[in-house]
Amino acid sequence: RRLSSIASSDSEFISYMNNKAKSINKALDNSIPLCNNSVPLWEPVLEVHKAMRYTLLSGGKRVRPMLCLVACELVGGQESTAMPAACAVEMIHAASLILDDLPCMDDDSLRRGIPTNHKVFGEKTSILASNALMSLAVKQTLASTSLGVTSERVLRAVQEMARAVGTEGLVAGQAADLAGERMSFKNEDDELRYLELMHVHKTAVLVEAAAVVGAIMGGGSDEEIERLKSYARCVGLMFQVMDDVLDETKSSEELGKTAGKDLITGKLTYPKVMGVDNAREYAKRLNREAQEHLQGFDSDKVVPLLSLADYIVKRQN
Ligand code: GRG
Repeated sequence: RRLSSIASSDSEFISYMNNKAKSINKALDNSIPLCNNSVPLWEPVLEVHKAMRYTLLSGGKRVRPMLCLVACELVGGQESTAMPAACAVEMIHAASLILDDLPCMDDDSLRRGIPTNHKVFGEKTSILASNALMSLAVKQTLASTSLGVTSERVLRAVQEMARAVGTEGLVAGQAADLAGERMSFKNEDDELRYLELMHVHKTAVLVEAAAVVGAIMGGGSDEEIERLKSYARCVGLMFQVMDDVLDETKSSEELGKTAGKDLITGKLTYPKVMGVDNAREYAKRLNREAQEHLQGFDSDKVVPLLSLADYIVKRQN
């Protein structure tokens, strides 16, 4: 039986995702308080906490923490064991979004339909909030030892997260993105290779870390962790291909033109390099590849991961 034929129905999956998102949002909300035992926080700290909460709780899709929780359950762990690590991955993601939107980076004034962090809190507080989110991510994950996870596994999880942030992950991807805008390529193949490498670092490595960390927390074997990692790499890349496609088609509609915002700004995107139709085909191929990496797991338990990949390829926002 082909794995894809057993993906759960859309509505079943959406309510499954909504339930997961609800528990993730609750845990995230609890992780950054505005007062301590009913005593308000020291004013300067309160402002940073507000800025941290602003981006962390402003309605992201929660794809990374969901992947983390599902990976934990797939290898036989409890959702609650991976919750602090799942929240940590979302904190890293939020920290990177705050930096990405700053005037010295992408200079964006809107994210998720509301003003960006620095537009509300100012650049200085945003930078502090981003750093504080990173440090909270590490602190939270380390505290997983209190949930019965061995210190060896917790350290491994922190190592994965550190790798996903630095020059093997987000930072490398962002640096490549910044440099790419000034770059000229000999041919389309070179351009595509650069684009792929940039997105592997900018997006796929953190998605990969989310799954790996979930499997580590859930007590997965090295082989299970590796299989989930390969699945997540395909999903992460596919996520970015679809992001580019959506960006392209959305901005074309908004502008009433054939070229999207990224085409106009000269930013490197999949639709720009290979065309929208080929980019969609590429995303579908990555989805098939992702599914193949799940062969060998219990067929009932992989359903959420198959559906998550399907959701990403079909998503509209
Ligand atoms: C030191 C944390 C840190 C980062 C430094 C700024 C930077 C390097 C990296 C930025 C990386 C970045 C913004 C990648 C974009 C990845 C991406 C696809 C974002 C959109 O993700 P979604 O669609 O967003 O999951 P939501 O809003 O649903 O959470």
